[in-house]
Amino acid sequence: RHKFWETQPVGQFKDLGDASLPEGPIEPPTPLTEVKHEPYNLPSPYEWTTCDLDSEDMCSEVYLLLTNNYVEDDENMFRFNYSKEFLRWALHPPGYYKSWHIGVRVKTSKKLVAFITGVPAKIRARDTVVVMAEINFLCVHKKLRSKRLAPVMIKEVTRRVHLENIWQAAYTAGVVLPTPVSTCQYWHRSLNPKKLIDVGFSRLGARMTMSRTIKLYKLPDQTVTPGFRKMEPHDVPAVTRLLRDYLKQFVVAPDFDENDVEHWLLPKEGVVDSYLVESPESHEITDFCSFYTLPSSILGNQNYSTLKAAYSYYNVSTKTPWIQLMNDALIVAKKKDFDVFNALDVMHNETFLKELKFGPGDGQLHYYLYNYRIKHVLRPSELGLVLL
Ligand code: MYA
Ligand code: JJ1
Repeated sequence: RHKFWETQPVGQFKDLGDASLPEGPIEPPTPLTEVKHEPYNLPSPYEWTTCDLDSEDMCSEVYLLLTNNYVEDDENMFRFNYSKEFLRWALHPPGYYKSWHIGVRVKTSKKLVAFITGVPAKIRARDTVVVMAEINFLCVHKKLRSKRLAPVMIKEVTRRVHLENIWQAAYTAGVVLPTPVSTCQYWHRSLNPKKLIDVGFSRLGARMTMSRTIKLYKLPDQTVTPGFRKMEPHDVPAVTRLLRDYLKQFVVAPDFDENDVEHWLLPKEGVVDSYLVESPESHEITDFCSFYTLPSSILGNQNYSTLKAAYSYYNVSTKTPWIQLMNDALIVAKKKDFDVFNALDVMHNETFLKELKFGPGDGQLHYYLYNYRIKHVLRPSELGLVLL
């Protein structure tokens, strides 16, 4: 059934019930001298290229490949439209390797036709912190699908990760592969219900009119929590402490240090937004919320071309109730003109989704680890990790 994945060190379907298999690496590291020093062979029309996202031209090529060929919903109505600024941010975290930003070109025309990336991350599984690669942006041009290019690209990124003496990876996908660590549900909170209905992202509910629907999703103009404000550079140490303490409770979660928090969570216009609650009395940082900007192209609509979506990222509540904290996040997202606020049912998100009028989407997101076994399938609420 999975001619490629059956050959890889990942949990296999046949082993799902087997409690005798230990947690941890599935195979040991091989000596670095035994890692292939030459790239894998591509079919002869194609060649490897390393993509330098700092180059405006290369960043545009990657942007256009993804804009036209990346992930769509099951009815092909929407396609993720990551911005160039977002791609630069996602691919340049502390300690990134340029060699892990891999493209495939047509030799004759030099056209970029496929892409895959890795970035390094420290991820904790139960009580073990493991240096891993986070693999993302796997994309093959629509005209070159089903030619088994993806397995070659995955083997090549694996080889380049191994060359840095890293032997594990984390990734997510909308498709079921051997075998998910957890399967999460997407939830959606309408901010601009009229547009969402007009473009087919959502439907008018039974016994609902447009004006009742607009009223249902109305939000205040101003946030309500005293001390709620945008995160600033001087907040990095306090936010790192708050987040590290929060993420401890999950079975799989990133192990963020201050450099990671500065990169991943300091607000970046049009890319990532972060807010916190500073106690007006003690000036303590007690709560935090964040979301990233990922628009989708609307395929074939006369009136609209882009859906502005905010995606829930990392959130922590210690003093402000979850519902109040995340309602303030919705208020600022609405003010910034997002059409919809999306979230997965990871971490404590279930405690606010229904109450804040999120509804389940038609998409799921499966989480995977490469060369690391977790003994049981995790509940989404046991996951403390959000990939972009
Ligand atoms: S998830 C986002 C993936 N991208 C898209 O969905 C964009 C639109 N689709 C495409 O561009 C293509 O359909 C892709 C497949 C490129 C996805 N993850 O070349 P093929 C397996 C892993 O003939 P194509 C993301 O970016 C499939 O089961 N494997 O197929 C995370 C089959 O294998 P098997 C996938 O459709 C990526 C084989 O590929 C995926 O032309 C994590 C068929 O190849 C998928 N999303 O191209 C990658 N989709 O026969 C793994 C299909 O065995 C990283 N396949 O079933 C692993 C860790 C590596 C680092 C390790 C370091 C230590
Ligand atoms: O966005 C998604 N679904 C939307 C649109 C559905 C359009 C028809 N297929 C959806 N809308 C309903 C919203 C409604 C609002 C009011 C309350 C009730 C709900 O369900 C889905 C997620 O649900 N997105 C996708 O399918 C995109 C792909 C998801 C897999 C992502 C793979 C990620 C790659 C990893 O790096």
